[in-house]
Amino acid sequence: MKIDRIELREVRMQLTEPFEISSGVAYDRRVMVLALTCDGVTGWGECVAGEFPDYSYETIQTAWPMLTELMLPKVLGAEASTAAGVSESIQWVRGHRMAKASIEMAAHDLEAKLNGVSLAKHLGGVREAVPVGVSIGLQPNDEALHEKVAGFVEEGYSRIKIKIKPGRDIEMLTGLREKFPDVPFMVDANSAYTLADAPRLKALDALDLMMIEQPLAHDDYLDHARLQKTLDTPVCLDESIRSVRDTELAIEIGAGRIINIKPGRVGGFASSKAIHDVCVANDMPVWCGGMLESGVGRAHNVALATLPGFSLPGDISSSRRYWHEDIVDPEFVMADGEMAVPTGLGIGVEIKTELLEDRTVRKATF
Ligand code: OSB
Ligand code: MG
Repeated sequence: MKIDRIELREVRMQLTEPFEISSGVAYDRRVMVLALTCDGVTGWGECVAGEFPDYSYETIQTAWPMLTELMLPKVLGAEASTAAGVSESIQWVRGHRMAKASIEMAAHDLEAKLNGVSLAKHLGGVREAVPVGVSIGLQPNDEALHEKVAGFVEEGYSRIKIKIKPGRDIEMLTGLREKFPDVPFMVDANSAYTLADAPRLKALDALDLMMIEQPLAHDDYLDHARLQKTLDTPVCLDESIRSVRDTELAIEIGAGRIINIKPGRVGGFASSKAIHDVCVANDMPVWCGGMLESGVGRAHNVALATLPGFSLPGDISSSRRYWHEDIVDPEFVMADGEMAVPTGLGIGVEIKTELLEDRTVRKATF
């Protein structure tokens, strides 16, 4: 599996609507798409870094030079028989997991294709369809939120995630629960609270939420453990989990009861599987998060979510929930609260190369 050609692109994609979370708002996506080619077969990767360092320190402006100057020159021509071998050449890099993940995940797509199997099968997946939910950004007012929720309930999503922040929480969620008594809701604070807000968060126990995602600091475990002790609602960790070691720490001290695994955030599939395995061994449910990915990253997330421990619906929504037109064919479509897992080779969807070329704003070729 000697990588003989590499193409990294920055692609501008317009979101159908702005996506606001407590730490910032995204109007568009600057998506980085990576193609690793070996003997005419191409594996696709996506770097999930955002435009600004409000979710992670990594942005597409840090990932671009990390990839083009440091990592990709090492990947080109690397003699490796497996994806694990390809990623060995970049393991020396500390941090920069989103940049590294784009290479590792593209290499896994390539390995699956070379072995003649789907990516889901290659990863050890056991599902033909995965349960999926939808994540709703902060809305200007309750009316707009209710309208959004009603639309997604009507479409049939398995659960609905609501972004919260101080001032847009108890009252907003109480009204929402009254209006939709039976909808499976969860909330995501993206680190908007501190332990001083524990009473406010405790009040959410009355609303029958599936979980509260990352209420406290993005790099915290201890305060999450203190908070979880006071709550009946499970705490779910997102930003805090970057590796299997973080996961072991979180489990050991009780920093949460559910883990959101985003393969891009944790450095790729091998790290995601290691986190998944530790969680399964500790009876901790996991689910696959999202980073407003294009169809490439979405395909990776769907494949990962076929592993047995992914028992909760993921943030893996239909392509058209994000884009007027996705860069893959066929696009991803949720039906009856589930996403069908592609059965073709590797990611199982084709890249619309003309559209990709059209939206490309910079490109590096090796
Ligand atoms: O915290 O899960 C998050 C999007 C961008 C950055 C962080 C998050 C999110 C989402 C959207 O919640 C999930 C998706 O639909 O891709
Ligand atoms: Mg989150």
